[in-house]
Amino acid sequence: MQLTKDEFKKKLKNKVNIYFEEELDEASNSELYTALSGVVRDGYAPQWRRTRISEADQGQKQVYYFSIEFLPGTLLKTNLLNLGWLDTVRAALSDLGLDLDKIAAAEPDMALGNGGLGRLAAAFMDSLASTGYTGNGNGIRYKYGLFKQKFVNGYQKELPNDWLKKDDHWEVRRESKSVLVRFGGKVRMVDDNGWMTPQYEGGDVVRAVPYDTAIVGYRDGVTNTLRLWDAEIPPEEELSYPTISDRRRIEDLTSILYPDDSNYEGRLLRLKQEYFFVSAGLQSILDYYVKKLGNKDFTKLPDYVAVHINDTHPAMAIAELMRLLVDEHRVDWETAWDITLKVMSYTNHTIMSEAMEKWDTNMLSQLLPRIMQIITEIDRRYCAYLNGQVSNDVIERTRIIKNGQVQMAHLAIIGSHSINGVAALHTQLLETKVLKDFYNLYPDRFNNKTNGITLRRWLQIANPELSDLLDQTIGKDWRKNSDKMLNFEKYYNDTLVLERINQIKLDNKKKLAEFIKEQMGVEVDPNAIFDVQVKRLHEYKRQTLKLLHILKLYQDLKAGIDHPKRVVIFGAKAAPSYVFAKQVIKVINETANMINSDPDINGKLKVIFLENYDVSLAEKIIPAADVSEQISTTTKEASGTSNMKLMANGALTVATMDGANIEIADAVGEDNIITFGLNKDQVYKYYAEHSYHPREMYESDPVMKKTVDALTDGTIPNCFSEGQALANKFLSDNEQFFVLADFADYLKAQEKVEQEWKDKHSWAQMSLVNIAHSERFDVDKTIERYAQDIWHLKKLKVEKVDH
Ligand code: 73E
Repeated sequence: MQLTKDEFKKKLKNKVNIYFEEELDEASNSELYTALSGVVRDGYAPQWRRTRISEADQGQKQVYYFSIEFLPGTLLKTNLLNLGWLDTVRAALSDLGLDLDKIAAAEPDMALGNGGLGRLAAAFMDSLASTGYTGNGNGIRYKYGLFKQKFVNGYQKELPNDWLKKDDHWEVRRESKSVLVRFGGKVRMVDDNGWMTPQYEGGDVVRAVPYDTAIVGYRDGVTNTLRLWDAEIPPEEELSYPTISDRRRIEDLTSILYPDDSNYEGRLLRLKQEYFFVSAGLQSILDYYVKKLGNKDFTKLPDYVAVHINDTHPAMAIAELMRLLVDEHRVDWETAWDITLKVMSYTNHTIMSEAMEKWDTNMLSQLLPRIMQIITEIDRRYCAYLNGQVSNDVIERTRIIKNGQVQMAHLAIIGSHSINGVAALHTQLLETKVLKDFYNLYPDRFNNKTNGITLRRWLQIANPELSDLLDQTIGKDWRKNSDKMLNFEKYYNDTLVLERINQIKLDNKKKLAEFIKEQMGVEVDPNAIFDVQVKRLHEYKRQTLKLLHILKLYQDLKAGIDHPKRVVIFGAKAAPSYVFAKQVIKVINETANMINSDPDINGKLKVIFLENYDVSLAEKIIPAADVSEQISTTTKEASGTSNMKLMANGALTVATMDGANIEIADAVGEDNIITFGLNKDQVYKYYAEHSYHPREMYESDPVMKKTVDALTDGTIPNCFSEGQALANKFLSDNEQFFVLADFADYLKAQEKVEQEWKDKHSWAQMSLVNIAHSERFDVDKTIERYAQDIWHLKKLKVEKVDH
């Protein structure tokens, strides 16, 4: 039964009365948000319970997605949409003179992730529930989410993101499901009736308490669980009056999310975090298997449980499952290894060497002595097994423990039955370059799973006008079955539809322009090209190349050479310790100030760097983009996902042939994307031959010279040293990302953008093709492939519950 407007109004009024002793017209937006989320929780509670009962009754296989990051953003509108309530609630609130968007704005983002990796994990949760599978998330309940970014004098400052300050309205603390996790101390193996059993001495025991959040499936009655663990003092120790510093030491474990994306520092606290959520998650899985499913035969575990390792951060799950099976449940090593291999699967998200996790063996031995013994034994058996079958060189290159370090990717690969990359090119590079030895050893374990995005969020929630246009043209089925979006191509020559596309884009741009005015006090013209680059700030993503393009446009305009009006919009956080990335932010901000206030430019070019890019800001920017900048150095961006979101919203992609851009090009055809830049062979040639000499390019290309010189010749005020740092980097033979090598070709690509912009009709046609073909990147399709090829799941049958 669907909810009616009147029923909803009654429920909301009731909540406001009970929670705040107020009437509806007295309540603030923040109070209304609290009340509304209470109504929504009541709405999904029966089906959440029902899903858990069905899981236990049907005993179907479940996947547990282990990820150190989950980045869901806000949940109110998603939950409303997925319950099938969004339109009713919006209309009912409007009857009451209230605005859903204003109320929803009171919800803080759940920003427990850095970027694409964490967002993908959240998208997978939504999709598993929406496609009818039982999928559980397992991660960390960080007290502080990813830092809030502020610009002070053009510099990035990081402020704490205390997202739990106002309480999270979605989580449920499940104290009865707490488990204990052990760190440090000494371990001795003793013979207990013929079974070598560990005896622990000293060390710390931490209590892991789960907080569960419901993940509501899209109108299918399934509601799964995202379980995040918090660290607390164990109850026994509470009795012995712990000092404040004892308490703090334990609570610090889950206090902060490491703010590095595609980078790794071997910090002890990070290692603790990794083991903490992995051990807690596996203990609760085995508890459920034994108690709820009544099973003691662990050889059947792979029929009920799949554990997925999202990058190497949870790779210790392999050793921890071995420990639990062998030490706690007395399964012999070979059987336990066979079970582990069948249960575990692993996704690699990057080939950048600086992101590869390697833990010092001494550090591991001290923090997790038993785990280190188990990893050593896995490594010993691996080498012994291969000895004589392959060359010693291959064994040395692929073993887990090398030069006093544990290679986490090697552990993940050796202990998993499936290893996947996140886009076709990325998987190909894993197989032929980065993990070539492993691919030769285990070709059957490797497979590709191109990433996907939650079209529900990026179209239905972020772009309701475009969603309505799809309904009016191709019918509503696309909302459940994205294949139908391809039918939108039938309107390729329909002038009315093309005009609607342009009008919707203009409306979205006007809204963003208002927001920019509010936030930054800068006026932008909604009729200009909105040129968008939103992603983490990283050298390989090359916000620097966009900066050089901006400087070139500025010089042209100053010299009287005309260009169509353009607003360049950036959103990007830099890791706090990433000095160069922060210098780039400073230079972009100073460039923006200079250009935005230059009377000669007179608004022909504006540069807007919006603070604090997060999921909520993305929802404002992406529907308003005309151009999507996907300009990473080829081979470096494993997949990218903002490329997919922007395409779905009708932006034209300017792209290197990197990551999923290649698949976007394949989907839309070469007339509907603008590509440029070095190809992968040229990139590898530079590396192999050390033949990159950017200074020669700079000396022989006057346009390039003039543009780069703007960084150092005082053109841009207040950032002399930062500008110098950028220029020095660009001109160095050691510059790994080939910014200048792609500069000339990038300018040509941007000239093409200007040409295309002149014809609004054909621009809308390109937009239409991009929207239609974004169906290929629907995360539900990605999840179906994981479910079939890797996890071997069946769909859950859940009776729909009346609300
Ligand atoms: O290309 C993206 C990819 O789309 C990749 O850089 C990103 O993962 C996305 C989803 O597959 C990624 N993040 C990290 N590694 N790859 C990472 C590494 C360490 C810490 C945090 C994030």
